[in-house]
Amino acid sequence: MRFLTAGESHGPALYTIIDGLPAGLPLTESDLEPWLKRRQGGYGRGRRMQIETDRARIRSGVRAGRTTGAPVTLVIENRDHRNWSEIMDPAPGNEPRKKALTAARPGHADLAGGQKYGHKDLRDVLERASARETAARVAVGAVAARLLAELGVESAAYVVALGGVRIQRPFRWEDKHRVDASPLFTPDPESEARMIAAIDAAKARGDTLGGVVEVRVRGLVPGLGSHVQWDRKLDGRLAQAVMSVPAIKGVEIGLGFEAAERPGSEVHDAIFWEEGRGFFRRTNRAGGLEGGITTGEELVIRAAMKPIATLMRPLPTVDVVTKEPADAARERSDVTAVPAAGVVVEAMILITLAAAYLEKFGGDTLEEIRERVAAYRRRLVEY
Ligand code: EPS
Repeated sequence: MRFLTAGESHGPALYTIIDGLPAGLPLTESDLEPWLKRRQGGYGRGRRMQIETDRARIRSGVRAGRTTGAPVTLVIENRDHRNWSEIMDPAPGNEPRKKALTAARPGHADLAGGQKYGHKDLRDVLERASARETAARVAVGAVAARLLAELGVESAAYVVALGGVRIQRPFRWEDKHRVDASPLFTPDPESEARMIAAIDAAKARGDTLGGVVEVRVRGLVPGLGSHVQWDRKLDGRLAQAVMSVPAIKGVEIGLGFEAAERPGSEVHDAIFWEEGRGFFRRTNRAGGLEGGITTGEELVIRAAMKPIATLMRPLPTVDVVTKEPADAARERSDVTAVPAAGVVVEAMILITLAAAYLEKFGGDTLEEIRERVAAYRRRLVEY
């Protein structure tokens, strides 16, 4: 299974084509809606989210509510495009364009992308570097979630730190619905109140905030990924997928960096066996992966997001045309998008896991895959 996205932040739409899905997967536009809605949420978002109401339209690969095995095309309209149609017009003319951006924002892709592609209007970088693109990825993630749900796999994403405030109460699966309904998608209402105060204070200062999100996935079979080759190790593939999310600067699996500080006896998970259950661990400090292969325990992945680069009280920079010192460009901005990033990270993890399932179990139809997963699970109990 593979996919690409296309589309600019203020262009007509975002597009994605997902290739390699099995036939027979139940899929409707309403399966995608809650995911897109969740990505738009979270306290601290800016005015753009009041303009957009993301809906993914299915444009190919699905008939009568089921995938056919053909590529699935999804399209998400940018409502804001109507305010930008002249600026984003692909036809020549109207040069220089309005809203040209020449004061590169520190921390954004503006300068590096401008140098690389030779753009002096950094909007040619910004439009594609914008995290708007993640809406398309979340739509793909929703499809992956639909496939994984058929195989008994479930996931949750939540904020564990924001603006330096850490949650004091850990996530429990029973809290999942409450977490999704809470303003910052956290399992700890008390810490959440302090995070909201931090967001309000940052907003008043014209500043932005980062944080840490955690994703858990349960119901996975042991044996996804492989130890035999570097690019088949699932931990490496998951880390790449997570690091590709805009503004993510660090990834941890299980204990993560804390494992480096503990002795081995307090890091590795002892192995047990029971009749009818097979092999299992009572602890999960490995976060569900050993040797680049899933262990069957819960997958636990954290991602660190830096604060958004567009500051309302901008940092000093240089104008790429005049070379004069300048204040960084100031577009409207979110104060924080950590809750939304959790949804995007979850989507990227599920896409990677869906691809790993399809690699291990193959199958042109959902039914074939289901049968193969069930047969493999039976074999594991006898192993
Ligand atoms: C973004 C800047 C803002 C955000 C945008 C990401 O957009 P605008 O420039 O239109 O104000 O709202 O995020 C989204 C549009 C979204 O859907 O998440 C940026 O520069 O990365």
